[in-house]
Parts: sequence; structure tokens; C-alpha cells
Amino acid sequence: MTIKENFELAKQTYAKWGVDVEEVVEKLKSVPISIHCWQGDDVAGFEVNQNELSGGIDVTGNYPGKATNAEELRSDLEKALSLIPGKHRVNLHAIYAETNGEVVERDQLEPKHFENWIKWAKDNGLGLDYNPTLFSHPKADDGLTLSHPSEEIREFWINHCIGSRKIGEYFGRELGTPALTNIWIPDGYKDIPSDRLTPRKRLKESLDKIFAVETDERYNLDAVESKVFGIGSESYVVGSHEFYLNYAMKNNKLCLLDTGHYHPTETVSNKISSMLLFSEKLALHVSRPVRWDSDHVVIFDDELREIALEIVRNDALDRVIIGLDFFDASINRVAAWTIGTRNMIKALLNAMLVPNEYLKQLQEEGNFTERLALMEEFKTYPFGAVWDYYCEKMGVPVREAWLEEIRSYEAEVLSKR
Ligand code: RNT
Ligand code: ZN
Repeated sequence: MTIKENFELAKQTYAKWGVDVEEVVEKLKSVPISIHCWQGDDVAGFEVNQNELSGGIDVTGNYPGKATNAEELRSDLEKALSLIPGKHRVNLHAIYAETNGEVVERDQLEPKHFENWIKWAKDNGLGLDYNPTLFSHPKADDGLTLSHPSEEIREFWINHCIGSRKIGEYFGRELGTPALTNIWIPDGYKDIPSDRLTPRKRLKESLDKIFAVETDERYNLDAVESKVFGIGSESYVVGSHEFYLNYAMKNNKLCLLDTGHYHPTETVSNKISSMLLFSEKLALHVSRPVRWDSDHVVIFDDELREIALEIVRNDALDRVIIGLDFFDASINRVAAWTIGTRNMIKALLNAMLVPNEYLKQLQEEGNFTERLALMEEFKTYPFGAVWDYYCEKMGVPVREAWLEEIRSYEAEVLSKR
């Protein structure tokens, strides 16, 4: 049987439950995933005076072939994008600026340092998102940035964040789709603090200064990302969930929830509905924590499927900005992007194929037997046939055929670096 024939059969199976598979496939095409560029070079960036990765995050592995300059990174991204169905976005960090061998301090970065990225995004029909980089820098060596006791250090990072929002705004204007500019800081303490309030007060003041500068909402959206702990900030993180939740609510900013930034039994899938009741938009860093915020490649696991279900069943595909955040240097990095992004899209498709309205109704009626029975049965419905058809239709390799492309890219390009 061909992919198309399998698809036709699957279509009939889903039609029995009132699911219009053709409509689902059309809809899926319009959902962008923001692919993080930093999987391609182990969060190193291309600064002239490169600093070691800091900020309490870590990349392990030494798989050969990582990108060592922006051209290589773009070429690797292009390869991955050619294996991922749909039109997507690329998420940059300040450390990916191109300064032509010139040392440009982060607070001095300007849109012109991203000219090549913008041109490339235009040529490839991609949107861009952005992040100031408040780690891997001598001024972050104390593990404190926007909450640092030194006013001079705070000023430096405040200016970097303001400049970053302007760069995001520029991306948005140039590409005709708003950039999400996300602020994540590593600030925290290894050991039990004697004062939790003062650093948070300073962070709040720093953010107020950063956001006092207006950007055009049509082009730039501001997000803040919380965390529960990091390496070296095990006992206290200044920008905790409650801190940013309140900050974002009060100041009309987006909260960005990273799936690796909560206690192990706390799930982002269970937070989405609560967030959506109070905010118009919400951003995600879909990652995979294994015992800690390890940033493993996203797999098609229960939590990923549940996150997608929450977005789809709450009709929030245009309110939740889906970004990825993982970095694995122990496997082929282009494959890592491909696996993680394809899984995210698969999870959305899976969620769209469930008769969500009917299942909601069962719950309202108190029919928990049928709710559970059907939710289990739908797990083995012919979702794979629809996924294969979607890949074929979108002109990307079906099933594991993409691996062959990775193998030849590795032989022809990556292994020669
Ligand atoms: C760190 C945060 C942050 C980074 C990237 C590189 O814990 O998740 O989003 O991973 O900005
Ligand atoms: Zn993150």
C-alpha cells in the first residue's frame, strides 16, 4: 500500500469520530516552531573573544562536526529544515552576531550585526526570534547579572537587554512577523541565601528599566523565562516562576515556560490552561529534563503529547508560541534538531486528530469510564499514516528516510570540518 492509500484508510477511521483529517493537515502547515540555533554549536556562539559556557547550563558530548561559524550553522540549519515539514522560525542569541572579526561588546550590538541572518531568513522564508545572552561573559562570572549588587554590572546588562529588544523589533519589521525577545538570566546562589528579597528587588528594577524603552508590539514581543535551579544556583534562583509570573502579569509581558525549569513532578502541560486564562499569549521552551534540566533532545513522550493536547484542545495554537530548547553534543547535531522538531510537530498532529470536543463532553457528563477508554484507544489509532502523508505532501523524507540525508551530509560536509 502506498502512503496515500494508508492515509485514505486512516482518514476514514478518524472521520467516524468527526475528525476532518484534511482540515487538520492544512491547519498543521500554519503552525511555526521556533528552532533554537544553539543546538548546532553547543551554545558556543561566534564572539571574537569567546568565553566558556557559563550560567549553570551544560552541554556534554563531543560528536564531531559542530558548526564553527555562522555560515556553517546556517548550512546545518538549512539541512535540518529540509527534513522538517512546514515553515518555521529560527531562534538566535546575541552571541550569534557577526562582527567581521571586530570585538563588539554585547551592549553595543546592533541590527547590522545580524544582516546575514536577516538576509538568510528572507531567502528561506523564516521568521527570527532573539535572546540577549546574559551568560558566558566575564560580567556574569559572579553568577549574577540583572540582580548584581554592582550598579555598573547591572547597567551593562540592562543596556544589552534594551539593545536586544531593538534587534528583535528590527527582525520583526524586516521579516513581517514579530520576533519573540526572551530574557533569561542565570542569577542565583549555590547556597542558602541570607536575603532572598534584595536580589529580586534589583531584578525587578532592572526589568522596569529595560521595558521602559518602548518597542512596537507589531514587531517585538517580550518574554521572561523563569527557572527553579541551575548548576551553581542550586539553592536559590532570583528569577523564579512566581517572580516572573507576577512580573509578567503586572507589566503585560509574556511568560516563557521551559519544560526543564520546574520540579520533577510539576508539568508544564498542567500550567498552560491556567496561564491562558490570564494572558493573551504564552511562550514555551520545549525541552526534556532527565533527572535535572539536562536539555535532552525532545522525544515523543507523554508530556510532549500532553503539552500539544493542551494547546490544541484549548484552541490556543495562535496564542502559544512554541520554541525548542535542547542541546546534545553526543549525537549528530543536525539529527538532534530534526528529531526534536519533527517530534514537536508530530505531537501537535496527534493532538489535532483526537476528538477533543467529544472527550470534553464525556468529562462534563461524568462519564470517566468512556473518557479513559477512548483516550487509551486513540493512542493506537493510525496516526502514523497521517504523519507519513503529511511529510510526503510537504516534500520532506517519510519515516526514517531522513537519516540517509544526514549520513551523506555528515560524510560530505560535517566530517570535513
Ligand atoms: C537556560 C534556559 C535558556 C537557555 C538558552 C540558551 O536554562 O533554558 O533558555 O537554555 O537561552
Ligand atoms: Zn530555556
